[in-house]
Amino acid sequence: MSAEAETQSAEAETQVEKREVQAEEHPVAPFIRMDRMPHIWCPTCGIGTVVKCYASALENLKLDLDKVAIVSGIGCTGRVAGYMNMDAFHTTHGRAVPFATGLKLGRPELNVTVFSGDGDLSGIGGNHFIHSARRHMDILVILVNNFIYAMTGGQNAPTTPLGANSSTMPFGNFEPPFNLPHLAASCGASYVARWTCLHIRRMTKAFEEGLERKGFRFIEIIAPCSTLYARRNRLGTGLNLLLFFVVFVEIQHGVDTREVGIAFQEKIICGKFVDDEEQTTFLENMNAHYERVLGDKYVSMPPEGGWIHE
Ligand SMILES: Cc1ncc(C[n+]2csc(CCOP(=O)(O)OP(=O)(O)O)c2C)c(N)n1
Ligand code: SF4
Ligand SMILES: [Mg+2]
Repeated sequence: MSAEAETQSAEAETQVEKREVQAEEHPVAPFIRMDRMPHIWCPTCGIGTVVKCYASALENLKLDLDKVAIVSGIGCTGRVAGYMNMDAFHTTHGRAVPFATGLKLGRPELNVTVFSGDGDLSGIGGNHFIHSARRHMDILVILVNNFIYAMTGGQNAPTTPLGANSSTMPFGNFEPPFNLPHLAASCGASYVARWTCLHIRRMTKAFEEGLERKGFRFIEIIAPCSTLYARRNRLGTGLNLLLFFVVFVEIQHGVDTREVGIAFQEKIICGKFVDDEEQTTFLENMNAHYERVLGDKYVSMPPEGGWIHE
């Protein structure tokens, strides 16, 4: 083993030992900026559950946190980046995907996760979302879908089900919502899954797979917004929504994503819909293309040895 490799392996061991000590305080403590607690989320909000599952996935994979980066936009879900104890970027509304794209292309050795809300990623950021999937950008996108723009007062989102009430559609929504797994799959995502906050183990496993696959990986998590969506639609608390998931979720792996649209208070189809391990990424495609066209004149991205020489 080279001296550099030995140093890296010693550092990784120290990191794991440090995590074990912090985990005695709380299992997710090593992954959270505990000095930022308490968080802003309401009681029975689903976002914390998603964070816990993401932390568990990082723990289970024993990833080197110096090689993981997380990017969020703005919203209740957008707060996630600020709470994670790794290189984390809380960017502007709708711009998490282009920010993550720049990060990934500048530092290809990083495992980059975008973690944001339905409004942020599929509303104002929708154009970036579809083009990132089309280009096979090598990022994991975790979208927390609470069917509403929560942080700003419960306005209609591109995901609000037909008939659901929001502050801008007080007589019920009449705009057909996005079927997000289908949007991602039809644009070229290599991995597409949907789970709810009820599915702790399945969600964690999906995050593990998402972190390990390459290309544009998309995971939608249906999460209760107890304060705005549930209250406005008289659905009870977040706990009542979890009970709803118990009865109304159907797991259908591999189903045609055209079939997984969500109607108000009707069945929610969950599962792993796409898993294409063979798909090549933006950087692989670009390198292969220019090597073919330019031959020896082409210096691949990143150049041999990487961009950063430590
Ligand atoms: C350019 C811009 N437009 C609008 C806003 C206001 N804004 C902040 S968060 C948000 C909605 C976020 O909704 P979502 O992504 O679903 O997150 P949630 O709060 O539901 O988790 C909006 C419209 C903003 N911050 N910046
Ligand atoms: S407003 Fe809704 S999404 Fe935001 S923290 Fe409260 S429950 Fe969660
Ligand atoms: Mg939302």
